[in-house]
Amino acid sequence: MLLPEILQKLNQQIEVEFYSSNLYLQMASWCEANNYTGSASFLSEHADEEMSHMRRIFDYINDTGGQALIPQLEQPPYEYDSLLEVYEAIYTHECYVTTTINELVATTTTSNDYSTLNFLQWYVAEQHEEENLFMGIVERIKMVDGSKLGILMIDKELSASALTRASSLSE
Ligand code: OFO
Repeated sequence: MLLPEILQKLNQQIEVEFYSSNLYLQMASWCEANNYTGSASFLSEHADEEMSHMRRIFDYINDTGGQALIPQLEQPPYEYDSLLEVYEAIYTHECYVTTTINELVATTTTSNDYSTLNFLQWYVAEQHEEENLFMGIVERIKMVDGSKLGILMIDKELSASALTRASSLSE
């Protein structure tokens, strides 16, 4: 049985993960419209990943005697000046998501809810991986210093990475 405070915070996290999915799908749409087709595939696949993160929490709540709630979501931004701006915004967003996971973990600790604490360990590791992933992409884009060819090469690499991540998820 979940404590009311934990249930409320888990439902808030559903909203965060849902929004992340919509944010990345919207960014994928911007990338497609601006001919960054590699990033469009990569971010579309990442939007699916975020939706699976949402579903994990949704199922955990319902399996633990609570009621998962579908949130009302705000519209994500849809205009960007550059591919660098897109990935910088993702990195900033992922750092924010990490703070929400950390707050949840802290609440489970003070509430002695070790089951939810154990459940959240997967998210702690995932956030570490995602911050690292997007920080790396931002750094690589900065390294090419505005070169269109360099940016297109990074975009192409991200397309290959999307295929690898999608196949590892389906295994
Ligand atoms: Fe849900 O993994 Fe990042 O945001």
